[in-house]
Amino acid sequence: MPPETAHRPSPLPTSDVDPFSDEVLAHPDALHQALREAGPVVHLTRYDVYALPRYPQVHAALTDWQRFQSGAGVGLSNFRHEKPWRRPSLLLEADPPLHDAPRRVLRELLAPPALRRLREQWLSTAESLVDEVLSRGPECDAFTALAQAFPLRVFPDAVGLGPDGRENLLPYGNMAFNAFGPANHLVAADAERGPGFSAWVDAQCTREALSEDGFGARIWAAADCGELTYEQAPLVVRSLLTAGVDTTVHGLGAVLYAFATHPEQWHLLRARPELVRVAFDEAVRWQSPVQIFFRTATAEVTIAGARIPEGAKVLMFLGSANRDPGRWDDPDRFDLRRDPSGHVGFGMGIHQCVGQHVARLEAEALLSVLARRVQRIERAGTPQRHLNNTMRAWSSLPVRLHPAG
Ligand code: PQP
Repeated sequence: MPPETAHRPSPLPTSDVDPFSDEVLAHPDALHQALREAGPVVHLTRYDVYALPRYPQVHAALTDWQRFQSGAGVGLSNFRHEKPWRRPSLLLEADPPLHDAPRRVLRELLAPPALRRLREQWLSTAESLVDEVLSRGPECDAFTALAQAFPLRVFPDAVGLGPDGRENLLPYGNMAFNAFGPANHLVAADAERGPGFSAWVDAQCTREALSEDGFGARIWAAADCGELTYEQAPLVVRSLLTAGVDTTVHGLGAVLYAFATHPEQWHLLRARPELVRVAFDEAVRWQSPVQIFFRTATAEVTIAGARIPEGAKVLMFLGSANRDPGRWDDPDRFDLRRDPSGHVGFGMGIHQCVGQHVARLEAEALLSVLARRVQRIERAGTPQRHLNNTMRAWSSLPVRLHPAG
C-alpha cells in the first residue's frame, strides 16, 4: 500500500436512522445487523453521534475510560453543554478518581460473600412466589407475576426501604433509563409524574428513611468510616434505587422469554440445574436488557480507521456487540451449551455492572425453583414489548406453566 493511502482515514459510513424510534426499539435486530455491516463506526447524523455496532470496538471503548469518559453522561445528553435532569450519579456518570470511592463501597456491599446471607431467604421467597402463582392455575403472565414480582419482593427489603411508596420504584427506574435517550415521546410521557417519583426516591435515600440492617444503612455506615462523605451517601443509595429494580425485572423477563420460546433449552436446564447461572448470562447476552450506553471522547480518537472528534458522543450498541457474528457462533441462538462469558450485557472495564451478583442471585433463586417445579413453559399468547430508550423490555409474557410431577 502506498504511504499516502495507508494513513488516509477510511470514509465514515453514515446513517440517518433513529435508533430510538418505536419501530427500532420494538425490533432492534435488523438495525443492528445493518449497522454492523455498514462498518465498525457509523456516524448517526440525526443525533451527530458515533455508533459502535461491533463487538471489538464496543469492548475497546468500554475498557478505555481515559479516552471514552462517563463524566459527561452515559446517555445522549452531553453534560458539557446540557444540564442533567438530576444530579449526576457518582457511579455511572463519573470518572476516576471521583468514581472510585463510591465504586469501592458498592463493590464490597454487593460482592458474593456479602450476599451469602440473602441466599436462603431469596430461595424461600422464590418458593412462596412460585407456589402462589401455580396455585392460581396453569396460566399466568410470566412478566408481571414472576419477573416483576420477584425483584419487588426481595430487593426493596434488602435495601431497607420502608413499606410505603414502593410502587414508585419501577416508574422511577423506567424514567431514568428513558432519560439516557433523546427527549422523545417516551421521555415526555413522564414529564408530569416524574418530579413526584424523584422526590419520593430522594426522600428514601436519607439515613432516617432506611432500616438499620439493609444495603442503605451500610452505605451510611461507610460514610461513618470515612469511606464516603456524608454528601455522597444519599447519592450512592439513589444509585441502588435507580439501578436495582428495572434492570433485574427485565433481565428475568429476558430469561423467561428465552425459555418460553426454547422448550428444548428448558428441558436441558431441568436435566442439568447447575446451568442456571449460564442460562441467565446467555439470556443477558441474547436479549441484552440494557441495550446501549454512551461515552464521550476526551480527545480525537481513531478507532478502526475512523476519526471521532474530541467531545463527541459515542453510542455503544451492547445488544449488537452481543450478537456480532465475528465474535459469536450462531449469535441469534439462545443456547445453554455455549460459553456466554465475555458478553458486554453487563458492560466491561471499570464500570462493569457492580450489581451483577445481585442480579445473578435473583435469577438463580427464581430459575432454580421454577426448574424444579415446572416441567414446561408454554407460550399462551403474544408477548408485549414495553418500549424504553435504553432497555429491551417486556410488559407481558403470557404463558402456561405445566407443573412437574
Ligand atoms: C444498568 C447506576 C447504574 C445499572 C445510577 C445508576 C443508574 C443505572 C445503572 C444501568 N445501571 N445497570 O443512577 O447511579
